Amino acid sequence: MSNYHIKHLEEYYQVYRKSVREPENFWEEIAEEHFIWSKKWDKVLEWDFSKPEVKWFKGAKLNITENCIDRHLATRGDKTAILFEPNDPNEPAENITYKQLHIRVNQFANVLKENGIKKGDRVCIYVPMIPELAISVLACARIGAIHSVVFAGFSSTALSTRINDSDCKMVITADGSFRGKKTIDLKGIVDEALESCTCVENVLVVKRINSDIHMKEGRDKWLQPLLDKASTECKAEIMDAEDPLFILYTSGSTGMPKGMVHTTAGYMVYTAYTFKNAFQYRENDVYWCTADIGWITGHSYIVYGPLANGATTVLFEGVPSYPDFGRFWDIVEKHKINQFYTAPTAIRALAKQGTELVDKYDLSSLKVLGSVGEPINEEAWHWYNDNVGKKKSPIIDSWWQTETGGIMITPIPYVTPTKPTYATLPFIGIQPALMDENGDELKGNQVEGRLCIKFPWPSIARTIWGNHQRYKETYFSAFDNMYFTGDGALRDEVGYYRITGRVDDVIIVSGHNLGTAPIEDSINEHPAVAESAIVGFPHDVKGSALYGYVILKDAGESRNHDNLRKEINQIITEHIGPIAKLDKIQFSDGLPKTRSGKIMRRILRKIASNEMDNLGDTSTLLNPEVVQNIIDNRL
Ligand code: 6R9
Repeated sequence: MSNYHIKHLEEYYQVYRKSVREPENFWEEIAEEHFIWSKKWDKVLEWDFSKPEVKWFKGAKLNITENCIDRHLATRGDKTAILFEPNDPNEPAENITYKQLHIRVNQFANVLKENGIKKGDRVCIYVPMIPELAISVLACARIGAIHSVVFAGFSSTALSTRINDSDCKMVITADGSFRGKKTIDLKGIVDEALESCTCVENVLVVKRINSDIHMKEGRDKWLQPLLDKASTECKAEIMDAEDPLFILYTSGSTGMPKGMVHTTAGYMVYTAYTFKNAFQYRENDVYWCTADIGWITGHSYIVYGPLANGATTVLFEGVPSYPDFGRFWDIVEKHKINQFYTAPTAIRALAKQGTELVDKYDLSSLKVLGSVGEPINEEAWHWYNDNVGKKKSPIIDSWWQTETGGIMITPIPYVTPTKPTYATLPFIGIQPALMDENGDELKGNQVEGRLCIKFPWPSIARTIWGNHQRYKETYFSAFDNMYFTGDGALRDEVGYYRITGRVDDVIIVSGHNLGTAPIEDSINEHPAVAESAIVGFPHDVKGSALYGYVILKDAGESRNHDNLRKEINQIITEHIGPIAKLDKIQFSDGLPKTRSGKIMRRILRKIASNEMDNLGDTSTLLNPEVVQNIIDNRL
């Protein structure tokens, strides 16, 4: 029996029941049948959420790149593994076959070794969406180095924080990147970041934009000449099932970004299995996920999941608006895309352009549309369904997180009937629970609460790099014996889930998770600023945008407020990146606080969202008088 491809709803329920009644047997069968192992496991699962500790396929040995590349060589050697579509539509696309990918990963892996990288070392990858990004990820995995990809839109401060946190020995980067009409000086950002990193010994630089950059003697090396000399054979390092595969940082509601650690076997099994089913991927389909590999979506559903299935995965360097807002549809037509996976913020931006551009292209190859990153609003859902899918391609609104490694709640296309704004049913093996504020599970349907997961799944992040205590506190302390997601959700009358949004201080702007604390910390560094508070408010393209309430040290500050606003956004850009810039900045005399001194963001959020008639009880505040003042000066 093969549970690998689910074909109808009855089968979903059957397989789902098996996966929760006998999770170990279920995942063992999947692992046995669909992957290659150097040694099989001694035990399928060992877990204890109170520690917390989770181990899947304990004792097994494998290398994920043998599963993603080598084993396809005999049957799919000349098939395109990675289809690279450059920023400039006039530059030819590049088809990298499985055979070529094998060679390029091996050469890259040998270059890493020659430059001192060994199993277990951390390598920071700060590379734009070009083939070398996927190849460097796989090259690390080939030799057992732990990759830490940092999105190449992050600032030098964000980069150095991440390099230092995981003590990376090497940085892989490019001279620069193309983004629409613009170029970005990546190497300059790396140079700046490395001024405050002593752990980095070598920097490998990919040539992409041919800019004139500074190469530091003894530290920086051009990649290509090293690759040209490298052997095309590199034996895969044999890894333990629970050896770390990568670290990926995600924002928390407070403090430092969290370096989520994913391990090898469980992550591989789960991303491969979800890829196959959540996208109903069939041999010879062409699959495109528009995310950046700098985010978890790119790790799991551009690189590992598709390649583990021997799929063709598109890697797009550019932006949806260049050379015009028809670019996505142009690519769908050009490469006859079958599965298309994008974010609600992109859909909203494209919907704003009307239907002329989307109607211009032949989108008839599309079979499945995906959405991820934030709740998809009803209007965007219908626009996507009507104009892109022509009401024929099911939309999979897939809910998951950096921490979960793979898709957790999603319709299975052509299997689960979809419902706008609903992520619908738990994926195979996933046991969600909705909890009330007292820590009791809400049973039955038509309930709303905090979304938790009761039982481990193979790709759950195992820890936060260097801070297991924080991992425990963040995810396993809110509710006993449960993984707490940080999201709220409701379950409708048929058991479908709808994610209602974050219940903590994380704000999702254009699909990027932003913690309020790091932004407030940056603003507070401005010499004129005493204190600040950030909240999200609804935005028709970004989903949420940021509204900042800023208290100046000198209330009578005579300087021009518009200049101050620019300076504040400049600081945020330098510390975090342009994605965290504030749309609105209101200067105020005070912030509403609880008696214990906590800022009442709930009230600020309502004011920013223009819901003033619904502020709730403000009488318990330390300083209720500030509220009216803030309302009067609302932007
Ligand atoms: C994969 C990814 C995770 C947070 C998550 C939730 C939000 C993601 C969603 C969704 C509603 C969906 N989120 N998918 N909310 N519907 N389909 O995005 O990971 O960047 O870690 O973000 O994104 O709030 O908790 P990550």
